[in-house]
Amino acid sequence: MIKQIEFKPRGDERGSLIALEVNQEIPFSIQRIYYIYGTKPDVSRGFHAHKNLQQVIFAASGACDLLLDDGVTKQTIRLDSPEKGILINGVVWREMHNFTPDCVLMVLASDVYDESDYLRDYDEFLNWIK
Ligand code: T46
Repeated sequence: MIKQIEFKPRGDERGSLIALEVNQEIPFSIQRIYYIYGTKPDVSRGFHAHKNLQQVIFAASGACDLLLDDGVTKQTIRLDSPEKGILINGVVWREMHNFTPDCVLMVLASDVYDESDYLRDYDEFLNWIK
């Protein structure tokens, strides 16, 4: 499942603040947070799916394109706002392209890092979802 989540900014005259809480904006228990930044121009990342991991992804700063492919349908979502998150819950191939130099891509994950949860070969991904 792929779902767009709108985060509610709690702004005042000083600026904005967004709070993300488990069982509110985030539908799983967060076990890990990582962020991707300083991506070089014309570099793409990702090119894998996860067997079990759930993630919420958003651009805290800057922008990038997130390509999501469930094996049937491909969609590209421009992540360009700290108020817009994408929930990925299921075996979905993902690629990230067209990073702006200031992009900070935040990822909230339902589990700790486990390389055996990755499907890094596209044919293996297609076989897995069959
Ligand atoms: C994803 C997309 C959105 C760790 O040691 N711990 C970690 O928690 C992570 C995420 C990565 N690593 C190591 C593994 C590699 O040696 O950091 C290196 C770069 O990871 P990777 O090439 O997988 O990075 P991306 O940007 O291609 O993909 C990442 C996540 O791995 C992935 O889960 O969904 O961001």
